[in-house]
Amino acid sequence: MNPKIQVIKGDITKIKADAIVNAANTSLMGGGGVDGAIHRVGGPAILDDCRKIVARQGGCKTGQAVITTGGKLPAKYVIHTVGPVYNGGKGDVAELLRSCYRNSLALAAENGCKTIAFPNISTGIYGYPKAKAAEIAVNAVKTFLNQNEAIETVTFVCFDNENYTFIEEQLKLEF
Ligand code: AR6
Repeated sequence: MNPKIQVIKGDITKIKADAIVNAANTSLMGGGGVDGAIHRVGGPAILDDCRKIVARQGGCKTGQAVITTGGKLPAKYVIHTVGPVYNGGKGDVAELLRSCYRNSLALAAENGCKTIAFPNISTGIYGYPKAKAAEIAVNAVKTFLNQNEAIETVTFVCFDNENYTFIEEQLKLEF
C-alpha cells in the first residue's frame, strides 16, 4: 500500500481537503451525480468561476481539468475534470480517463494543494466499468506521486461499495 493514497466510502462534498475533484461535463455548467451534489453544497460561487472559465476558454475538453473556488464546501478548491463517456470502450477512453487523474493532480500541485480527493470519475452516468476505471485511477495516481513530491495525500472517496472494493483491490497491488 502506498502510504500517500487512501480509500474511504462517503460523500465527497463533506471532505476537507485542499481540493476535491468534480466529475464534470464539457460545458462546466453543472449536471447530475457528483457534479450536482458539489454545486448544490458549494453554492453559486463555483458556477460563477465556471462561467469565467467558459468565457475565457469555452468549457473544458474531455481529459482536461480546470480549477475553481470550493465556495461553501469544506474543500478550498474544486478541480473540475471531464471524464470520457465509455460508449462500449471505443476510441481512447482509457487514455482520456488517465489524463483526468494526471491533469487534476498537476493542477492541484500548481495551485499549492497538498491534499486532494477524487470521486470515481466516469463510473456513473458516463458508464465506465468500475473495475477497469479503478485500475486506471490507481495507476495514474501512483505514477504521478512517484514523479511529483508536492502532493502528500490522495483520497479516493467512493459513493458505492463496488467502487470501494475495486479501488481497495488495486491499492493492494505492488505497483
Ligand atoms: N460523492 C462521491 N461520489 C459520488 C457522489 C458524491 N456526493 N455522488 C455520486 N458519486 P457521476 P460521471 C459517484 O455520474 O459518470 C454529471 O451529470 C457516483 O456513484 O457523478 O463522470 C456531469 O455533469 C459514481 O461512482 O459522473 C456529467 O454530465 C461517480 O461519482 C456526467 O454526470 C461518478 O458518477 C459525468 O458522469
